Amino acid sequence: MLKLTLHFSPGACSRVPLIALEAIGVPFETELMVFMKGAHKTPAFKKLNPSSKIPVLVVDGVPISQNIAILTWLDAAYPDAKLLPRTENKMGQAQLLSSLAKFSSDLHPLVSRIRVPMFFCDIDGGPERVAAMAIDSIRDQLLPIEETLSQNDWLAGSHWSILDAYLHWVWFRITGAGFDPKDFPNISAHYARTLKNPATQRAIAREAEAEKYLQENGLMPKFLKSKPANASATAA
Ligand SMILES: N[C@@H](CCC(=O)N[C@@H](CS)C(=O)NCC(=O)O)C(=O)O
Repeated sequence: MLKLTLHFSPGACSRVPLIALEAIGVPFETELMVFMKGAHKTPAFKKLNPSSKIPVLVVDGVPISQNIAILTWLDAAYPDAKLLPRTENKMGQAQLLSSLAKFSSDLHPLVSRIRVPMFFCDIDGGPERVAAMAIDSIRDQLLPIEETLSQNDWLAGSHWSILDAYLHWVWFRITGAGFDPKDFPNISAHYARTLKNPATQRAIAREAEAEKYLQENGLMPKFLKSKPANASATAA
């Protein structure tokens, strides 16, 4: 059996592979990344991911970084979990990669600008403007998703897939940062459906435990209007 260790932090985009691992149902370990202690900047972690970002999944000592790589590897290694819809040909695979990349390359950077705009501009009024522009952009990106979910319960059709977990995370993060859900009733309903997914519930429970530990030890980052002088994490 493979030894799997996921480096994660509560609320971060590591929630997506955490849900994937819970959905697969194999034993795995987690390593809580304490951003406030700069754990992601240590030489030991940089050996796993020189970009200093989570998630990292370590498989028998070999690290995989980047959500897309982790999720597609998990899907290939544990096909019975049906994390991703089956694709018959190269074109289908390309479409699937495109869907995953939309989350990690198009949506995630906007999530970060909405949640922690002070990490992207430090002039007076800059963070507010960064967040406002990112909200405009993400609305455009979410409209086709809203349309898709008017036809289907899940992004890939009638079955839950890890794409739904990615959307769950995006929605959780932006609504948590004050994004107005009013124009997106289908995405809101989709989010409510994802909260009933058992793998998602288990992942959230694991995160809650980790968050409790961070709270109790004064290790939860508090994001202010401007970037704290010693802050080095842009965890979105
Ligand atoms: N493209 C990467 C993005 C990873 C990422 O930005 N992770 C955030 C947490 S949501 C992080 O580790 N931030 C720490 C930092 O930037 O210092 C992926 O999809 O895995």
